[in-house]
Amino acid sequence: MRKDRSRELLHRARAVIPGGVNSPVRAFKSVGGDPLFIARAKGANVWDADGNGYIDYVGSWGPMILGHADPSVVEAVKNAVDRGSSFGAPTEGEIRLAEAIVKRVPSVQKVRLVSSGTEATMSALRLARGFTGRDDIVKFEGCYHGHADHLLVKAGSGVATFDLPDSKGVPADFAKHTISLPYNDISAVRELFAQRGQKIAAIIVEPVAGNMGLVPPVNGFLETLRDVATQYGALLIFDEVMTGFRVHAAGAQGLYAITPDLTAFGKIVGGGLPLGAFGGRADVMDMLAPDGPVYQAGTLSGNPCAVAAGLKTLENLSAPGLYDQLEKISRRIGEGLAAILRETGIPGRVQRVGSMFTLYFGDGTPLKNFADAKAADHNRFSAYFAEMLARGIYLPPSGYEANFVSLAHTTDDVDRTLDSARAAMTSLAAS
Ligand code: KE4
Repeated sequence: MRKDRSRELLHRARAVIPGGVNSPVRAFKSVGGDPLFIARAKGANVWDADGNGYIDYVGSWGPMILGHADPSVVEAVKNAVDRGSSFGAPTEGEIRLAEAIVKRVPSVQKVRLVSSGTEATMSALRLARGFTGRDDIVKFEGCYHGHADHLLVKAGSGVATFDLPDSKGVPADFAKHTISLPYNDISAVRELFAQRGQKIAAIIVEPVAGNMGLVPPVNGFLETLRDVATQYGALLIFDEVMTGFRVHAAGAQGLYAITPDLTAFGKIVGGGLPLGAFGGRADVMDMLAPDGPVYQAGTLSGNPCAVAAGLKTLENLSAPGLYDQLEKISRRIGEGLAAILRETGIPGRVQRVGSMFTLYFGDGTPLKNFADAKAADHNRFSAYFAEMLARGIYLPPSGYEANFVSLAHTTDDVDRTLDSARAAMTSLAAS
C-alpha cells in the first residue's frame, strides 16, 4: 500500500502545524506509525492522499452517522453558503435547529448553539456553577469532556480528594474545584455526596463512556447520579457530545430513561460541521446572558452552514426505522468480532452500545472503568490496528476510542471487515 503522499504531507505539515495535526489523537501516537492524510470520503469509505480506499470506523469521531458526503447534507450546506456563510446575527435556521433538538430530547426546554463539544461542556458547567452558586464539580476518570482547563485533570490521591492538572499549562488552582471518581462506582458517588454534596455544583458524566473505549453504565449508576444530584441540589449534566442522537433518537437519556438537568451535544448535531450545543431546564438556561448573569458567547455560534448540516442530519435521522437499521448492522459487526475472538482463541472482548463499540484485547472480562481500560492489552491493539489498516479497514487509532458505524455501512462492508479481522487475528495468534 503506497503511502508516499501521506508521508510527504506529514513532513510539510510538521513544519507549520504542531505534530502535523490539528488534534492529537489523529497523529497515530497511540498505535505507532504515521497518520494517513485523507483526501476524500463518501458513504462508509475514505480515501487517503495516495488513493488507497478504506472502510471507515472513525466517522470523524462520531458526526458521520449518515455516512460521509450525504447528498442531502451536501446540498443543504451548499444552499446555505450561497446565501452567505456567517452574519453574526440571529437567523431562522438557528431557531429550527433549536426546535429540532427540543422536540427530540424531552429534557431540553431551551438550548444554546456553540461551535464545539468543548464549548458545550465548558459553558454548561459555568452555567451550573452560576445557577447553584457553588464551585465544585464531579467528573469520572476516563471520561473526556473536551479540553477546558478545569476538565484536563486527573484524580487526586484519595477517592474524594481534589484533582491535579493532567496537562502542562493548567494551574493547580484550576483543578482544585474538580473531583474525579471511578466511573460506575456507585458507593464512591454516595460517599462523596454524603461528605460534601451541599458544595457540589454539578456532576458531568458521559452516560455511555466512549473515551476509555466503550464502557456502558452499570445498572443503577446513572440512577444514583440522578438521585444524589436531586437530593443535594447539584445539577446533573449529561455529556452527550458522542451519544447524542447516536445511541437513541433522544440520546443516552432516551435509552436509559434518565432526565439530566443539562445536556451537552456535539458531533452529530453539527452533521460534520463545527457545531455544538448545550441545553436543558429553562429555569437554568435563562441564567445565560443576555437575560441572565452567566456570560457565554461565540462569533460563529449558530453558524448558518453548520446549522444547515446539523438540521438536515437530524431530519434524516427522524425517518422511521433508521435506528433499528443501525442497531442491526452494528450488532452484526459486534457479534462477528466477538465470534472471531472465540474462534482464534485470542482473549478479548467487544463492548457495544448501539452503533458505538470497542474491541479490547485482554482477559475478556467486562470493563467497567478507566483502570480496566488501562489494563487492556494496548500493544496487541496496536498490532491489530496495523493489520486492519493494511487490509483497508480504518479503525480509530487508539484502544481508548470507540468505533462508529454509520447508516452507509452495508452488510458487505461488515463482512469484509470481519474477514479482515479474522485474518488479522489469525496473524496475531500466530505471532
Ligand atoms: P470537541 O471539542 O472535540 O468537539 O468535543 C469534545 C468532547 C466532549 N465530550 C465528549 C464525550 C467527547 O467525546 C468529545 C470529543 N471526542 C474526541 C474523540 N474521543 C474527539 C476527537 C479529537 O479529540 O480529535
